[in-house]
Amino acid sequence: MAKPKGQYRFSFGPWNIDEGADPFGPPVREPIAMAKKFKVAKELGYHGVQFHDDDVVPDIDTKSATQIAKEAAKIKKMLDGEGLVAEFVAPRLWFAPETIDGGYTNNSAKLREYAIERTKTAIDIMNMVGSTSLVLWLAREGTYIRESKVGRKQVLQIRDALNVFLGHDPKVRILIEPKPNEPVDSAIISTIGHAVGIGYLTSDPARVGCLVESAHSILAGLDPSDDMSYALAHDKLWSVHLNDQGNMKFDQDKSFGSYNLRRAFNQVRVLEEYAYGRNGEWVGFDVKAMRTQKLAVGTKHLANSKATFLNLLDKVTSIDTKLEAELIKARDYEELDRYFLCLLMGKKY
Ligand code: 3MF
Ligand code: MG
Repeated sequence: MAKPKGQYRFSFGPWNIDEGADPFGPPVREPIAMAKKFKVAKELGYHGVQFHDDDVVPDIDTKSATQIAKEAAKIKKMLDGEGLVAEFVAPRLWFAPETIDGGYTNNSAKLREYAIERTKTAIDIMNMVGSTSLVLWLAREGTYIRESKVGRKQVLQIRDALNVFLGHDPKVRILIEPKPNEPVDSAIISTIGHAVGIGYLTSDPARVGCLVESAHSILAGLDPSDDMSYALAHDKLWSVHLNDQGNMKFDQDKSFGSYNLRRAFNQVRVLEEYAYGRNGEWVGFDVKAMRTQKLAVGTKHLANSKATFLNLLDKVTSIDTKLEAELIKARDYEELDRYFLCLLMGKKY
Protein backbone atom coordinates (compact mmCIF):
# COMPACT_ATOMS: atom_id res chain seq x y z
CA MET A 1 0.00 0.00 0.00
CA ALA A 2 1.46 3.38 -1.02
CA LYS A 3 1.39 6.32 1.39
CA PRO A 4 -1.58 8.60 0.55
CA LYS A 5 -0.68 11.83 -1.27
CA GLY A 6 -3.76 13.63 0.04
CA GLN A 7 -3.93 15.35 3.39
CA TYR A 8 -7.34 14.50 4.72
CA ARG A 9 -9.11 16.51 7.41
CA PHE A 10 -12.72 15.64 8.16
CA SER A 11 -15.74 17.74 9.09
CA PHE A 12 -19.50 17.54 9.49
CA GLY A 13 -22.24 20.01 10.41
CA PRO A 14 -24.38 20.13 13.58
CA TRP A 15 -27.42 19.40 11.37
CA ASN A 16 -25.87 15.99 10.67
CA ILE A 17 -26.83 14.95 14.20
CA ASP A 18 -30.56 15.47 14.04
CA GLU A 19 -33.84 14.47 15.58
CA GLY A 20 -35.03 12.35 12.68
CA ALA A 21 -38.03 14.36 11.50
CA ASP A 22 -39.01 13.96 7.86
CA PRO A 23 -41.78 15.57 5.75
CA PHE A 24 -44.11 12.76 6.86
CA GLY A 25 -43.39 12.51 10.55
CA PRO A 26 -42.19 14.33 13.64
CA PRO A 27 -38.84 14.09 15.47
CA VAL A 28 -38.03 10.69 16.95
CA ARG A 29 -34.82 11.47 18.86
CA GLU A 30 -34.07 13.99 21.61
CA PRO A 31 -32.06 17.03 20.52
CA ILE A 32 -28.35 16.99 21.34
CA ALA A 33 -26.67 20.17 22.62
CA MET A 34 -23.99 21.86 20.50
CA ALA A 35 -21.28 21.17 23.11
CA LYS A 36 -22.08 17.46 22.96
CA LYS A 37 -21.95 17.52 19.14
CA PHE A 38 -18.45 18.99 19.32
CA LYS A 39 -17.46 16.20 21.72
CA VAL A 40 -18.79 13.63 19.25
CA ALA A 41 -16.73 15.25 16.48
CA LYS A 42 -13.63 15.02 18.61
CA GLU A 43 -14.28 11.43 19.72
CA LEU A 44 -14.85 10.29 16.15
CA GLY A 45 -11.56 11.84 15.00
CA TYR A 46 -13.06 14.74 13.07
CA HIS A 47 -11.02 17.93 12.82
CA GLY A 48 -13.59 20.59 12.00
CA VAL A 49 -17.22 21.63 12.10
CA GLN A 50 -19.35 23.13 9.32
CA PHE A 51 -21.87 25.77 10.34
CA HIS A 52 -24.94 27.58 9.19
CA ASP A 53 -25.03 31.15 10.48
CA ASP A 54 -27.94 30.26 12.75
CA ASP A 55 -26.20 27.15 14.09
CA VAL A 56 -23.75 29.68 15.55
CA VAL A 57 -26.40 32.26 16.47
CA PRO A 58 -29.90 30.76 16.78
CA ASP A 59 -32.78 33.14 15.92
CA ILE A 60 -30.20 35.29 14.19
CA ASP A 61 -32.73 37.69 12.63
CA THR A 62 -33.92 38.86 16.04
CA LYS A 63 -30.46 39.63 17.44
CA SER A 64 -28.31 42.76 17.56
CA ALA A 65 -24.76 42.92 16.21
CA THR A 66 -23.44 42.91 19.80
CA GLN A 67 -25.48 39.84 20.72
CA ILE A 68 -24.36 38.09 17.51
CA ALA A 69 -20.70 38.81 18.31
CA LYS A 70 -21.16 37.54 21.88
CA GLU A 71 -22.75 34.25 20.79
CA ALA A 72 -20.22 33.69 18.00
CA ALA A 73 -17.37 34.23 20.47
CA LYS A 74 -18.90 31.59 22.72
CA ILE A 75 -18.97 29.03 19.91
CA LYS A 76 -15.38 29.90 18.96
CA LYS A 77 -14.29 29.31 22.55
CA MET A 78 -16.10 25.96 22.63
CA LEU A 79 -14.38 24.93 19.39
CA ASP A 80 -10.97 26.00 20.70
CA GLY A 81 -11.64 24.02 23.87
CA GLU A 82 -12.07 20.84 21.83
CA GLY A 83 -9.18 21.62 19.47
CA LEU A 84 -11.64 21.86 16.54
CA VAL A 85 -11.87 24.51 13.84
CA ALA A 86 -14.78 25.97 11.89
CA GLU A 87 -14.55 24.81 8.29
CA PHE A 88 -17.11 27.26 6.89
CA VAL A 89 -20.22 29.26 7.60
CA ALA A 90 -23.24 29.19 5.27
CA PRO A 91 -26.25 31.52 5.47
CA ARG A 92 -29.42 29.48 6.02
CA LEU A 93 -31.33 31.42 3.41
CA TRP A 94 -34.20 29.04 2.94
CA PHE A 95 -36.05 29.29 6.26
CA ALA A 96 -37.04 32.92 6.69
CA PRO A 97 -40.41 34.19 5.41
CA GLU A 98 -38.44 36.74 3.38
CA THR A 99 -36.95 33.95 1.21
CA ILE A 100 -40.13 32.04 0.35
CA ASP A 101 -39.64 32.95 -3.32
CA GLY A 102 -35.84 33.10 -3.31
CA GLY A 103 -32.98 35.06 -1.81
CA TYR A 104 -30.75 36.94 -4.24
CA THR A 105 -33.22 36.20 -7.06
CA ASN A 106 -36.42 37.13 -5.26
CA ASN A 107 -38.79 39.14 -7.45
CA SER A 108 -38.95 41.79 -4.70
CA ALA A 109 -35.99 44.18 -4.42
CA LYS A 110 -36.64 44.61 -0.68
CA LEU A 111 -36.51 40.86 -0.09
CA ARG A 112 -33.35 40.50 -2.22
CA GLU A 113 -31.83 43.09 0.08
CA TYR A 114 -32.75 40.93 3.09
CA ALA A 115 -30.84 37.98 1.58
CA ILE A 116 -27.80 40.14 0.86
CA GLU A 117 -27.71 41.68 4.33
CA ARG A 118 -28.23 38.29 5.95
CA THR A 119 -25.30 36.90 3.96
CA LYS A 120 -23.06 39.80 5.00
CA THR A 121 -23.90 38.93 8.61
CA ALA A 122 -22.99 35.30 7.86
CA ILE A 123 -19.61 36.51 6.55
CA ASP A 124 -19.07 38.49 9.75
CA ILE A 125 -19.90 35.37 11.79
CA MET A 126 -17.52 33.36 9.59
CA ASN A 127 -14.73 35.74 10.62
CA MET A 128 -15.75 35.56 14.28
CA VAL A 129 -15.46 31.76 14.34
CA GLY A 130 -12.09 31.93 12.57
CA SER A 131 -12.92 30.79 9.04
CA THR A 132 -12.49 32.44 5.63
CA SER A 133 -14.90 30.14 3.77
CA LEU A 134 -18.48 31.03 3.00
CA VAL A 135 -20.55 28.20 1.51
CA LEU A 136 -23.57 29.11 -0.57
CA TRP A 137 -26.12 26.41 -1.20
CA LEU A 138 -28.50 28.41 -3.40
CA ALA A 139 -31.54 26.57 -2.11
CA ARG A 140 -34.37 28.75 -3.40
CA GLU A 141 -32.61 30.44 -6.33
CA GLY A 142 -34.68 28.93 -9.10
CA THR A 143 -38.31 28.43 -9.95
CA TYR A 144 -41.39 26.45 -9.05
CA ILE A 145 -42.89 27.54 -12.34
CA ARG A 146 -40.46 28.77 -14.95
CA GLU A 147 -42.49 31.76 -16.10
CA SER A 148 -42.27 33.33 -12.62
CA LYS A 149 -38.71 34.51 -13.30
CA VAL A 150 -36.32 35.38 -16.11
CA GLY A 151 -33.44 32.90 -15.95
CA ARG A 152 -30.75 35.20 -17.34
CA LYS A 153 -31.66 37.88 -14.81
CA GLN A 154 -31.43 35.34 -12.00
CA VAL A 155 -27.88 34.43 -13.01
CA LEU A 156 -26.87 38.09 -13.11
CA GLN A 157 -28.56 38.77 -9.77
CA ILE A 158 -26.53 35.96 -8.21
CA ARG A 159 -23.37 37.36 -9.83
CA ASP A 160 -24.15 40.81 -8.43
CA ALA A 161 -24.73 39.35 -4.96
CA LEU A 162 -21.43 37.46 -5.14
CA ASN A 163 -19.69 40.72 -6.04
CA VAL A 164 -21.20 42.41 -2.98
CA PHE A 165 -19.88 39.61 -0.73
CA LEU A 166 -16.40 39.69 -2.31
CA GLY A 167 -16.36 43.44 -1.65
CA HIS A 168 -17.68 43.09 1.90
CA ASP A 169 -14.66 41.05 2.97
CA PRO A 170 -11.42 41.07 0.97
CA LYS A 171 -10.44 37.70 2.42
CA VAL A 172 -13.66 35.74 2.01
CA ARG A 173 -13.58 32.72 -0.30
CA ILE A 174 -16.98 31.69 -1.62
CA LEU A 175 -17.77 28.03 -2.22
CA ILE A 176 -20.89 27.46 -4.31
CA GLU A 177 -22.69 24.18 -3.56
CA PRO A 178 -24.97 23.36 -6.51
CA LYS A 179 -28.05 21.16 -6.39
CA PRO A 180 -30.49 20.70 -9.30
CA ASN A 181 -33.77 20.69 -7.40
CA GLU A 182 -35.40 20.45 -3.94
CA PRO A 183 -36.73 22.65 -2.50
CA VAL A 184 -37.29 24.43 -5.84
CA ASP A 185 -38.48 22.54 -8.89
CA SER A 186 -35.57 23.78 -10.94
CA ALA A 187 -32.42 25.47 -9.59
CA ILE A 188 -30.66 28.04 -11.72
CA ILE A 189 -27.15 27.00 -10.56
CA SER A 190 -27.83 23.30 -10.81
CA THR A 191 -24.53 21.55 -11.47
CA ILE A 192 -20.85 22.01 -10.80
CA GLY A 193 -20.37 23.35 -14.32
CA HIS A 194 -22.81 26.16 -13.49
CA ALA A 195 -21.05 26.81 -10.17
CA VAL A 196 -17.60 27.01 -11.76
CA GLY A 197 -18.97 29.12 -14.61
CA ILE A 198 -20.63 31.79 -12.50
CA GLY A 199 -17.40 32.29 -10.55
CA TYR A 200 -15.77 33.54 -13.75
CA LEU A 201 -18.49 36.21 -14.11
CA THR A 202 -17.58 37.82 -10.78
CA SER A 203 -15.22 40.67 -9.95
CA ASP A 204 -12.70 38.28 -8.37
CA PRO A 205 -12.91 34.75 -9.84
CA ALA A 206 -9.87 33.66 -7.82
CA ARG A 207 -12.00 33.82 -4.67
CA VAL A 208 -14.98 31.87 -6.00
CA GLY A 209 -14.80 28.10 -5.96
CA CYS A 210 -17.18 25.28 -5.28
CA LEU A 211 -18.24 22.32 -3.21
CA VAL A 212 -19.46 19.06 -4.73
CA GLU A 213 -22.03 17.10 -2.76
CA SER A 214 -22.22 13.49 -3.94
CA ALA A 215 -26.02 13.31 -3.60
CA HIS A 216 -26.53 16.56 -5.50
CA SER A 217 -24.53 15.28 -8.49
CA ILE A 218 -26.53 12.05 -8.49
CA LEU A 219 -29.79 14.03 -8.33
CA ALA A 220 -28.60 15.81 -11.49
CA GLY A 221 -28.05 12.43 -13.15
CA LEU A 222 -24.27 12.88 -13.02
CA ASP A 223 -21.46 10.93 -11.43
CA PRO A 224 -20.00 12.71 -8.37
CA SER A 225 -16.42 11.68 -9.22
CA ASP A 226 -16.77 13.24 -12.68
CA ASP A 227 -18.13 16.44 -11.13
CA MET A 228 -15.20 16.47 -8.71
CA SER A 229 -12.78 15.90 -11.58
CA TYR A 230 -14.24 18.83 -13.49
CA ALA A 231 -13.87 21.18 -10.52
CA LEU A 232 -10.38 19.82 -9.74
CA ALA A 233 -9.26 20.58 -13.29
CA HIS A 234 -10.18 24.21 -12.58
CA ASP A 235 -8.52 24.04 -9.11
CA LYS A 236 -11.96 25.00 -7.83
CA LEU A 237 -12.88 22.02 -5.65
CA TRP A 238 -12.44 23.66 -2.28
CA SER A 239 -14.62 21.27 -0.30
CA VAL A 240 -16.86 18.25 -0.68
CA HIS A 241 -20.01 16.94 0.95
CA LEU A 242 -19.57 13.22 0.71
CA ASN A 243 -22.67 11.09 1.15
CA ASP A 244 -24.74 8.70 -0.94
CA GLN A 245 -28.03 8.68 -2.73
CA GLY A 246 -30.29 6.05 -4.24
CA ASN A 247 -30.48 7.61 -7.68
CA MET A 248 -33.04 10.30 -8.49
CA LYS A 249 -35.23 10.32 -5.41
CA PHE A 250 -35.56 12.89 -2.63
CA ASP A 251 -32.23 14.10 -1.21
CA GLN A 252 -31.28 11.21 1.05
CA ASP A 253 -27.89 12.15 2.53
CA LYS A 254 -27.11 8.47 3.13
CA SER A 255 -23.82 7.43 4.69
CA PHE A 256 -20.89 7.64 2.29
CA GLY A 257 -20.68 4.45 0.20
CA SER A 258 -23.91 3.05 1.60
CA TYR A 259 -25.70 2.78 -1.74
CA ASN A 260 -22.96 2.37 -4.29
CA LEU A 261 -19.50 1.48 -3.04
CA ARG A 262 -17.85 1.66 -6.45
CA ARG A 263 -19.18 5.17 -6.97
CA ALA A 264 -17.75 6.13 -3.56
CA PHE A 265 -14.43 4.47 -4.43
CA ASN A 266 -14.12 6.60 -7.54
CA GLN A 267 -14.69 9.79 -5.54
CA VAL A 268 -11.83 8.87 -3.23
CA ARG A 269 -9.74 7.87 -6.26
CA VAL A 270 -10.07 11.29 -7.94
CA LEU A 271 -9.39 13.16 -4.71
CA GLU A 272 -6.29 11.09 -4.01
CA GLU A 273 -5.03 11.50 -7.58
CA TYR A 274 -5.13 15.31 -7.06
CA ALA A 275 -3.46 15.02 -3.62
CA TYR A 276 -6.59 16.68 -2.25
CA GLY A 277 -6.12 18.62 0.96
CA ARG A 278 -2.68 19.93 0.03
CA ASN A 279 -4.18 23.43 -0.26
CA GLY A 280 -6.20 23.01 2.91
CA GLU A 281 -9.33 21.56 1.27
CA TRP A 282 -11.60 19.64 3.64
CA VAL A 283 -13.32 16.29 3.40
CA GLY A 284 -16.76 17.23 4.62
CA PHE A 285 -19.63 14.81 5.07
CA ASP A 286 -23.27 15.82 4.76
CA VAL A 287 -24.94 12.67 6.03
CA LYS A 288 -28.14 11.94 7.89
CA ALA A 289 -28.88 9.16 10.37
CA MET A 290 -31.74 6.94 9.32
CA ARG A 291 -34.95 7.84 11.12
CA THR A 292 -35.08 4.32 12.53
CA GLN A 293 -31.85 4.90 14.49
CA LYS A 294 -32.25 5.21 18.28
CA LEU A 295 -30.66 8.15 20.11
CA ALA A 296 -27.74 6.18 21.58
CA VAL A 297 -26.65 5.07 18.09
CA GLY A 298 -27.68 8.25 16.28
CA THR A 299 -24.11 9.18 15.29
CA LYS A 300 -23.01 5.89 13.68
CA HIS A 301 -23.52 7.37 10.20
CA LEU A 302 -20.67 9.81 10.99
CA ALA A 303 -18.34 7.12 12.28
CA ASN A 304 -19.24 4.84 9.36
CA SER A 305 -18.85 7.48 6.64
CA LYS A 306 -15.37 8.39 7.81
CA ALA A 307 -14.37 4.72 8.22
CA THR A 308 -15.64 3.95 4.70
CA PHE A 309 -13.64 6.87 3.30
CA LEU A 310 -10.47 5.56 4.96
CA ASN A 311 -11.14 1.97 3.90
CA LEU A 312 -11.63 3.13 0.32
CA LEU A 313 -8.45 5.18 0.56
CA ASP A 314 -6.64 1.93 1.47
CA LYS A 315 -8.11 0.39 -1.66
CA VAL A 316 -7.04 3.36 -3.80
CA THR A 317 -3.48 3.34 -2.48
CA SER A 318 -3.21 -0.40 -3.06
CA ILE A 319 -4.16 -0.27 -6.75
CA ASP A 320 -1.64 -2.27 -8.79
CA THR A 321 -0.78 0.68 -11.00
CA LYS A 322 1.49 -1.37 -13.24
CA LEU A 323 -1.28 -3.83 -14.01
CA GLU A 324 -3.76 -0.98 -14.39
CA ALA A 325 -1.48 0.71 -16.96
CA GLU A 326 -1.00 -2.55 -18.88
CA LEU A 327 -4.74 -3.20 -19.08
CA ILE A 328 -5.40 0.35 -20.20
CA LYS A 329 -2.66 0.08 -22.83
CA ALA A 330 -4.16 -3.18 -24.09
CA ARG A 331 -7.60 -1.52 -24.00
CA ASP A 332 -8.82 -4.59 -22.13
CA TYR A 333 -11.43 -2.77 -20.11
CA GLU A 334 -13.38 -5.96 -19.31
CA GLU A 335 -10.28 -7.21 -17.48
CA LEU A 336 -9.80 -3.77 -15.89
CA ASP A 337 -13.39 -3.97 -14.67
CA ARG A 338 -12.77 -7.42 -13.16
CA TYR A 339 -9.56 -6.23 -11.50
CA PHE A 340 -11.34 -3.31 -9.80
CA LEU A 341 -14.28 -5.48 -8.73
CA CYS A 342 -11.86 -8.00 -7.19
CA LEU A 343 -10.07 -5.14 -5.45
CA LEU A 344 -13.34 -3.79 -4.03
CA MET A 345 -14.56 -7.21 -2.95
CA GLY A 346 -11.25 -8.09 -1.31
CA LYS A 347 -10.87 -11.08 -3.66
CA LYS A 348 -7.56 -12.29 -4.99
CA TYR A 349 -7.20 -11.17 -8.61
C1 3MF B 1 -28.90 20.64 1.13
C2 3MF B 1 -27.53 20.72 1.64
C3 3MF B 1 -27.29 21.77 2.68
C4 3MF B 1 -25.92 22.40 2.59
C5 3MF B 1 -25.69 23.29 3.77
C6 3MF B 1 -24.33 23.89 3.81
C7 3MF B 1 -28.55 21.52 4.69
O1 3MF B 1 -29.12 19.61 0.28
O2 3MF B 1 -26.69 19.94 1.27
O3 3MF B 1 -27.45 21.16 3.94
O4 3MF B 1 -24.92 21.46 2.50
O5 3MF B 1 -26.61 24.29 3.71
O6 3MF B 1 -24.10 24.67 2.74
MG1 MG C 1 -24.61 19.67 1.49
